[in-house]
Amino acid sequence: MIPDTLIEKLQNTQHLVILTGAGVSAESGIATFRDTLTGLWENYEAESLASEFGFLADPALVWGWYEWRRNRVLRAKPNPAHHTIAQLAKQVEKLTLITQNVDDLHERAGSCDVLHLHGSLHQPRCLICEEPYSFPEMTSLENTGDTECRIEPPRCHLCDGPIRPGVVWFDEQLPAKAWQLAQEACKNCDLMLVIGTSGVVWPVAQLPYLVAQKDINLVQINPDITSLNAVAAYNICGKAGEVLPLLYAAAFDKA
Ligand code: BV8
Ligand code: ZN
Repeated sequence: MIPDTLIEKLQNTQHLVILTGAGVSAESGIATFRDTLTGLWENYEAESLASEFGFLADPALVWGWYEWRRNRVLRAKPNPAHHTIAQLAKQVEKLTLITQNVDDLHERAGSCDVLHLHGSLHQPRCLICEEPYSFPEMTSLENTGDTECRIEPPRCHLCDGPIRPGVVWFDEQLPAKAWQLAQEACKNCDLMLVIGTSGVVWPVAQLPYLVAQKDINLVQINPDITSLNAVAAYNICGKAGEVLPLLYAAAFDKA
């Protein structure tokens, strides 16, 4: 399943970039972004919930959706994919971890300096003055069971503005510093693993192409076909939580 040439490249990489999407958290029980919009949220479009416009139109629905998602993240645990990525950082010269995910499972598995290009569920802030908001211990999480939940967003203690999730919504700019570091890493790396993303959201979706067009080795790990299959040097069809431990063992476990 894993070519020897790839194992060798991993053993000799000087700068490894890893880009993850929702697929890396799937085996932790966190619905992928596409799957999130099924079940009780199936009547909504991503852009109507994950946008400032959607929040302004119905703050309680959007805040409730994010609390529903945060509740699941708090109950979830990092899976072997997250743990293996954290271990890889100790084996290679330099690793830049870039994620589109808004959960903290990479950090909880031990990864540091994670570049969250789409923000985080865990860093809400005031919509008006941007004052950071700290979740009280037991917040409104109790009532985010498996029914659609509308929860009024808390208010800012400075200006009484509504608290919004700390994520990057559609039509919002990516965090400038993280985006700059991510692009630089892709331009300077010698190997890139793209794990668990459908690669449809821009501008993050362009990062693997930055690498491929420089003839640097691009590796995709995904059970499904994506547009990256056409440009990746290696397409490993499988689940991140199963493939990554095999790749790590083949490259770094001393026989
Ligand atoms: C911006 C945070 C500009 C919020 C997210 C038309 C064409 C091109 C672009 C656009 C367009 N119209 C609009 C745009 C721009 C837009 C965009 O790209 N839209 C798309 C839908 C076409 N982008 C933006 O708006 C961005 N901002 O462009 O600003 C600008 C310019 C000037 C001035 C102001 C602004 C901001 C985009 C950020 C949106 N926020 N997340 C939240 O989470 O609620 S995006 C969200 O969806 C995720 O963060 C993620 O990035 C994205 C896609 O999700 P994936 O992670 O890929 O997950 P998905 O479910 O899609 O796929 C999962 C994959 O895992 C699958 O392939 C599956 O096979 C695989 N998988 C499943 N199980 C496993 C697995 N893999 C491995 N192992 C497993 N076990
Ligand atoms: Zn405020």
